[in-house]
Amino acid sequence: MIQLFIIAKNNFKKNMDYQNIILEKEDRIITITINRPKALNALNQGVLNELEHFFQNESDISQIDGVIITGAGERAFVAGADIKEFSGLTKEIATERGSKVHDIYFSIENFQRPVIAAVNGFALGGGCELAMACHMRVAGDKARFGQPEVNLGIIPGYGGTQRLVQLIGKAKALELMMTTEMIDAETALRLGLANHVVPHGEEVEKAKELIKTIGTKSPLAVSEVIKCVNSYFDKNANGYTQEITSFSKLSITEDFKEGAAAFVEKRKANWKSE
Ligand code: CO8
Repeated sequence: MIQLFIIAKNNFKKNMDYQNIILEKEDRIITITINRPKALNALNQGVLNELEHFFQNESDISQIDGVIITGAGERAFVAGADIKEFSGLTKEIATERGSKVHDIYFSIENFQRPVIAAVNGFALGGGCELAMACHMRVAGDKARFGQPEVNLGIIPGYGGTQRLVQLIGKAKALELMMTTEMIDAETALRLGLANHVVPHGEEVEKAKELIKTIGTKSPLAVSEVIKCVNSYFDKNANGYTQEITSFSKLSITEDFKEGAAAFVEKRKANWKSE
C-alpha cells in the first residue's frame, strides 16, 4: 500500500511514492513520520532510502520554513537500526551502509531550513543518532534516549560517537554509550540533548511553534547560521572564517536592507530571500 499523504500547498511536488514514511505539508512545514510502528519505527533500508531521497532531492526549499521528523504510533520515535537486517552483514556491506547513513544524516544536519526531531517515545541507537542529526530535539515526557549498541557487540555507527559528544560532552557521552543507560526526557533536557520537554503527544505542535518563530526571520540568515554552527564541528573548516564569509555575503542582500529598514520603520520585514 502506498502510504503517501501530502497536504500540499504551494508547489510541493510528489516525486517518490514513499512506502515507509509519511509526508505532510502544512503552513510551510513538512512533517515526516517514520511509519513502522509495529517495529517501533526501526530504520530498515526502505526508511533510509526514503529519508535519503527526501533530504537529497528536496531542492525547492523556498517553499518551506522547516521539517519535523517524528515516529508513528504511541511508543517510539525510532528504536534504532533494524536489527533484523543485521544477519548476513559483511565488512563491505557494513562499510557501505555506515557511509550511506552518514551521508543521509549529514544532509539533514546541513539542510538549509531547521530540521527538528519530535521525539515521541524510544530514540535508541540509530534513532537517537537520527534525532541528534536534526538541529533541535523536542522530547515528549515519555521519550527515552539511549545508545544500546554495545549490548549487541557493535558501536553507535550512525554518527553517535561524534554527535553525542558534541551535544552533552565527552564524559557523559562515554558513560551513556558504555553503560547503555536509557535516559528520560528530563535528563536529556538537563544534559543538553533535548531542547524542550512537552507532554506526550504535543511534540510535533511544539516543533511547529519553533519553526513558525524561525519562519518569521530572514531565511538567508537562518541558513547561514546553520552553516556557521556546523563549521564549528567540521575539522576541515574554520568556523570563524565561515562566519566572515557568511556575514559579508548577507551584508549585500536585499533582505539585509529590508531587515534594517523594517526595524527603523517599526514594521514586520518582508523577506524575499534575495
Ligand atoms: N530493530 C528491529 N525490530 C525492533 C527494534 C529494532 N531496533 N526494536 C524493536 N523492534 C521490534 C521488536 O522486535 C518487536 O517486534 P515483534 O513484535 O515482531 O517481536 C517490536 O518491535 C516491539 O518491541 P519489543 O517487543 O521488544 O517491545 P518492548 O516494549 O518489550 O521493548 C525496546 C522496547 C526496549 C525498545 C526493545 O524493543 C529494544 O530494546 N529494541 C532494540 C533497541 C536497540 O538495541 N536499538 C539499537 C539498534 S542497533 C543500531 O541502531 C546501530 C546503528 C548503527 C548500525 C551500523 C550498521 C552498519
